[in-house]
Amino acid sequence: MLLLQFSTSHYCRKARLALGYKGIDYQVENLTPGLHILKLSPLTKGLTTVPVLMAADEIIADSTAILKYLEKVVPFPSFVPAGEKEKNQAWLLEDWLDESIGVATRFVYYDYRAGEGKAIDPSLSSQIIIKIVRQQYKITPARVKLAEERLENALKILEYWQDQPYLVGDKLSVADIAATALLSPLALIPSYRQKYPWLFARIGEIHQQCREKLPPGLN
Ligand SMILES: N[C@@H](CCC(=O)N[C@@H](CS)C(=O)NCC(=O)O)C(=O)O
Repeated sequence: MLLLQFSTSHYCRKARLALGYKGIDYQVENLTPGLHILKLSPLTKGLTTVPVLMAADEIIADSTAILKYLEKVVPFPSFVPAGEKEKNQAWLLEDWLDESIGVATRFVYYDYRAGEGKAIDPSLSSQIIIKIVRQQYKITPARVKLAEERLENALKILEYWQDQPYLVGDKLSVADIAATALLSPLALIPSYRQKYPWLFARIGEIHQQCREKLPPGLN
């Protein structure tokens, strides 16, 4: 399998965690932001986001669709709970993390990288990319504040990760994979590290379980 990705994208990290958990051998192709559209559009009938997985029989765009495909073609080890209620809970959390929390993380992360966190990579090329991303996603101070509030609420809901290793049931599920990937950019932000040490402990453990390299800030 070939994963088309941006190396720094948290949605691509989600796909890599899933591939790693299943123990699947795969290659990655790092696309250049901007030029990625030329490669993706013809393959995905108009979708322009990464990750995209090229498998022998299918091309799968969107990280959630990739997780569903992997569960279908490599059922063991499973990352979908067996019971109906837990299965629905896990997919509900996965969808919320994907559609709402991953977006909030992006806002807070790029705002940090353009301000207090500029020293992480003050190079002109990095700052230009950050500026383009902020324009593309319309990252304004008001929207960053809303994103911070959304993350604070989310971390209250995810707090039960403090006392138990998995969000749903007693095995790793798509909810843990989504939360791990989509919150991992916060590892570079000191205020989150100080306030939520349990979050980064879980993020580290799940990376190990999925045989994926730790994200920046935890490595
Ligand atoms: N819901 C999508 C979101 C993917 C996404 O937003 N990917 C970003 C990178 S983090 C992207 O490809 N952006 C480029 C674009 O929008 O053209 C998924 O889960 O795959």
